[in-house]
Amino acid sequence: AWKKHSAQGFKTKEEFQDETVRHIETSLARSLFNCDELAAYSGASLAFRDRLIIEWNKTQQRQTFAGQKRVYYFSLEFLMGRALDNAMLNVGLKDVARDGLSELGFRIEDVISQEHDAALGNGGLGRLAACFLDSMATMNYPAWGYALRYKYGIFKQEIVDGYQVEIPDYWLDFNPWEFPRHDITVDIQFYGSVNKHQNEDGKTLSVWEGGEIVQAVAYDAPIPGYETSTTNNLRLWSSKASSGEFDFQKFNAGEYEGSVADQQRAETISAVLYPNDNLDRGKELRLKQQYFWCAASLFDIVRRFKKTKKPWSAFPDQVAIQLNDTHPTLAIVELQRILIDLEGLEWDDAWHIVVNTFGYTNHTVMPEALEKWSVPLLQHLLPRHLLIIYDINMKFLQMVEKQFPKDRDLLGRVSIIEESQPKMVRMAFLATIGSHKVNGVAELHSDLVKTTILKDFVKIYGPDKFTNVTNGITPRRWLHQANPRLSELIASKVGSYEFLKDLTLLNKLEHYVDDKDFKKEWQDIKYANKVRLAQHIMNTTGVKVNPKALFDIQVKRIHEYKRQQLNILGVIHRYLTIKAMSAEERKKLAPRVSIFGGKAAPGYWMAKTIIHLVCSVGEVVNNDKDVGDLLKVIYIEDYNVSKAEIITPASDISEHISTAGTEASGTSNMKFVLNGGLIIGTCDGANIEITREIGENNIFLFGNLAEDVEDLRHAHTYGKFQLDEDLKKVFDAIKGGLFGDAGHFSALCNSIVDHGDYYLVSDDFNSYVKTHALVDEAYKDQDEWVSKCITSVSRMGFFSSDRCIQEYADMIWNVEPLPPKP
Ligand code: DL6
Repeated sequence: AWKKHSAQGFKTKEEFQDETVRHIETSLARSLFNCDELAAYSGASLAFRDRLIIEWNKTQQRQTFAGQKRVYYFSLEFLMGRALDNAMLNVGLKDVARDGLSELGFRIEDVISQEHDAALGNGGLGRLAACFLDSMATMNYPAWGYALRYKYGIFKQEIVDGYQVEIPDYWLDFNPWEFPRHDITVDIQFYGSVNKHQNEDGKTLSVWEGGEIVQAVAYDAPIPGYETSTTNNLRLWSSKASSGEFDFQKFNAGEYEGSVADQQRAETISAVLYPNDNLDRGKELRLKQQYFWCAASLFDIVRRFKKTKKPWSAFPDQVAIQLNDTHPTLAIVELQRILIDLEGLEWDDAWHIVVNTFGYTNHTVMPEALEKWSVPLLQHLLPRHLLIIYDINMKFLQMVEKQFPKDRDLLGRVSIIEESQPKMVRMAFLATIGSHKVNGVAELHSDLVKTTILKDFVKIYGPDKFTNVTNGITPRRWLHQANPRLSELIASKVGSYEFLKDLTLLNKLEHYVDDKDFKKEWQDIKYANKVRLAQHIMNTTGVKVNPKALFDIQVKRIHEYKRQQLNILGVIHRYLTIKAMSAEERKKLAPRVSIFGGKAAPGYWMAKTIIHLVCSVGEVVNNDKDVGDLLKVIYIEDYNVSKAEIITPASDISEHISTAGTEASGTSNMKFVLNGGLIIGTCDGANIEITREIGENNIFLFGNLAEDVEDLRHAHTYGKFQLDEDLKKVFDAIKGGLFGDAGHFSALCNSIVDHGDYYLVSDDFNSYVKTHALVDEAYKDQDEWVSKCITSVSRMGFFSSDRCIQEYADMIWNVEPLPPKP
């Protein structure tokens, strides 16, 4: 009986039902008679969670005893999405759960959709971190993620009268996937001052005193690998007042508000995720978040290391810390502080350990996204850290001066401190100096890192410190989970589901490019996925779209550099063209549904204007009976991970059309191609490597190249800007009020016409429209289109996040996997 009810787990439908019902009746105190879908979700999650816990504990024990090096992935964002479906698939019991739930009267899809997305991220950077966790566990690497336990994740987006409205995302109502560790806490210091003291040996020490203390409390979430019992850990820190209580003295004295103020101030630190994507805002609370998280995580890692009783010099052989962008750069300074101030190491010994511990991944070269913190703010919040930053900088500049004695300008250019008003700390420089490897996330991007923002550092350190790891995606979530029928069809052809662990096996599909039955099944699956999305669109927007039309999708954060404005201006051009067509001409045109989705940062007015333009165009086009099914324009509200799982498999063509040189990699491009959709894109980010892998006949590329962008911008500035003729007609339509009050869109239009067209919308417009005409033509030949899709999927093996993790492990972390004993 113990075995049956133990967390050893279930293997059969009956055992799963027993466990689920037991949880519904005991953990939830609900009777089966009033069990709704939410209760079924909760019961099923707790049943699966029990299974994971046992493996999780075993994995942690195994990793501790093995005593080998671990990876710690520091990311301020982990965009995890839902956990139950992922857990069911990874432990291989989804079918058991489906049957079990069905007998209890539930459809598994309805149960899964009860779960709130864990949306602790803005976009690509956070989702990449989530894919990496999945790959590290699947490949049995001893690895932990460290982040913040935001009470509010990325806001929920509602579209009200064509405008974005932000709603707070409180996601912790019932979260069976996290475990509070009230016994694992760290006191984190802020403010105060640095004073000199002498120790017994007469050595002068800098001591950080005073200020305030906030407590970090650990919350853990299990990360199951696919088809392995390895279950890694994601540790999230929550902030709390150090006493944990409100002030009774103040309360008794009638100061009701003051009595809870400390507590509230402390809790604010982990309250909310900053909703900016590729934009640095420099807010004090954000800096507090960064230090709070880095300091708690490092304390934890150092505590674990000390238990091994190894000498400090062994630290980098035990610990690899990867910095996901510059957000965790303070960890470099904090480790140096721990080693010199608290552990008494000499500066150079400590610095050697620090540099060999850290690796830094850069995710952007756009100036507005590069983090800088003001010196006065750092001085106020983290006075000891600022002094250490000055020392790091001084020693670095001395080294540079020795190497390049005659180059005074170089010192100013590479200094961590920017001599502005106020002075600023350049975090990308600090991260570069404090790490042994720096990588970009796609080939073009890594080249740009080396030739633009970190050019001088390549000269100083030599090229070997700088490398590339092209991003990838986990095929478990982005094929098997999102598109189970396609995954099954592929497995039937390549012989097994092994491709989910070795994505290069997809190449076997190429044999079937001309197989009629296979192609028919492929098309049927795509059609079914489009029907599912059409249903979602109907349910959420009330607009009926024809699943036989070409689905053209752009879903990602709204940003001028990603150029949703180019897309919607192209859609308007299409609309005007259709309106001017004869009935005969219209018959030849493939019907289209242009689908947009994505959130705009709440303070990013231009991005919000783009959303408003898309919605306004949709309002006109979708109600134009004369156009009918030939064109529909849809805005899907609240784009998130679980929506992406419905949207991605339904695409015929998706848009990855950033101004060349601005999108570091992009990862949705990979997801769309892996799901059998073609892409239209610029020569930017990972589009370039996708083209190389799948062949240029299978992708629609257009637009100017990164190497031309600077000259074009220069030409615009010096009056050589000429607005594209077709684009002018589009602007005339907008200005004429075709889509409502033209005043709403004037800033958007002016940014292109009058203000330099920084993102080169006009320069690329003609080539974009022509390339869409090629897409229309190509789509008419369905047989050839499907061949292109199959060929592309068969060549996508390179873009698995497993390949990325292998590269990080070999080139940067120097870690070995630790598989469970068979
Ligand atoms: O590397 C993940 C992802 C890339 O795919 C996107 O191209 C890039 O825009 C994004 N970068 C950021 C930078 N944010 N900051 N800071 O999100 O990274």
